[in-house]
Amino acid sequence: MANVTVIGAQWGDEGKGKIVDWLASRADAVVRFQGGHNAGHTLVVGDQTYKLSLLPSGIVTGTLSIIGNGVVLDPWALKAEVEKLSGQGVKINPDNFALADNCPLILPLHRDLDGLRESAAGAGKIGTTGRGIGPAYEDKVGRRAIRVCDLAHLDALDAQFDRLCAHHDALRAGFGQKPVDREALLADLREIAPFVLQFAQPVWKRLQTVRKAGARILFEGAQGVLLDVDHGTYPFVTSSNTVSGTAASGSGLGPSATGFVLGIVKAYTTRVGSGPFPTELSDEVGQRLGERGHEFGTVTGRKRRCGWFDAVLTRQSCAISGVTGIALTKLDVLDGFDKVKICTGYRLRGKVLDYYPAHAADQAEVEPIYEEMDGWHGTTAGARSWADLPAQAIKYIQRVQELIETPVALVSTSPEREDTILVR
Ligand code: 2SA
Ligand code: MG
Repeated sequence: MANVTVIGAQWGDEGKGKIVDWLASRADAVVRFQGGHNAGHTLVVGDQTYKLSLLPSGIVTGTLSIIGNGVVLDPWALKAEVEKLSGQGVKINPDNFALADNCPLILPLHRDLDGLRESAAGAGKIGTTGRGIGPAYEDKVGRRAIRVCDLAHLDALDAQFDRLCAHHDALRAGFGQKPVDREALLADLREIAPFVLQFAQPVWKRLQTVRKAGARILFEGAQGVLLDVDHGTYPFVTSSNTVSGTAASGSGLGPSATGFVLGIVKAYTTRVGSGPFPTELSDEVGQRLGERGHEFGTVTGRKRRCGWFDAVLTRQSCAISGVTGIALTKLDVLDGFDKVKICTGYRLRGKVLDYYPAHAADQAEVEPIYEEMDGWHGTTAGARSWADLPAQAIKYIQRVQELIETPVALVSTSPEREDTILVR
């Protein structure tokens, strides 16, 4: 196996966790390169279920797991997740887990601001996970962030800390909130510092070393391309770049290291949070997809919106992210439907479009053009070879592949690691 970069090709929750876990058992290092503890990756191994928000999925298999500089790190969330997994018997130590020393921190003031803004926005809210992700990335780009390496130098942090707090005091005042309690924040940072620092290092260097030694590196994306801050359904996006290219900048390895780009694609579409969703179904079909697919947010427990497969959006995501091949997931959720539909184009004010336009109003207004196919009555759940699939399910996979102009490399037929079909 060469290096692989795994990204979500829709709005997240495509089932990346399982695929990454499956690939992690064949990799020497797993790297997260963007997002934070807003991700929700569910891994089912035997009778154990692991829910990860921040740690790379490789941690469960004991594979070297790395959080790159492109991630925003909540130190308390890290500690809580390490403790939770340790309680499930997962071993986490500086040998198998490394954290980029230049990773910006998510602080309680970021979570406060995320919440204050969302509450004030009413119906116009983004529907964030409330984890402070957006505000933390703002401070990184605004050159005010406190980073992991700063935890070793808290006594010399004055100017940067002042700049950060002054910025937040002004924003908080706008919401009628008290200024940041600087003493309390510094005390909390001092307390958490040793825990975080035991894992901190220049991970670009560690990655360089493992790469030179011939290690196979797996880059684990979070969320999905349609939530990318540049290419997604702006402003209803997350605050990081979720495309495959971020694997390079968010880890400190060059673009040549990203290898095979595996786009994870769910056989239908879901979205959690606000924003446009052309194929959304608010009828009993949408209801059925949600129930059969257990479509609830891993982090927040929010109900996900559901709809038919959108080949236009997925083709666009695969192109933008340079996807080499896809892993098609949750096909079994479509088992038993008499008819299934695929969106193959949009109608916008009398015009037919073969792409998703950038403007928010256009995105909200497009109407999907559907192609209808016969469904299948056998079950695809648990299939481990092509021969186990009903003929009509194979036709569906082939049609998806054709429409998104990207080959299917894997089909995942249940949350279980081994229920995976490798396509040649
Ligand atoms: P944020 O918190 O600033 O990143 O939210 C901005 C938008 O990004 C969406 N977002 C997600 N969408 C799907 N899955 C995500 N992870 C969790 C999961 C989400 C959960 O796997 O289920 O548990 O609710 C994720 N993270 C961010 C978010 O809904 C906003 O639309
Ligand atoms: Mg998820």
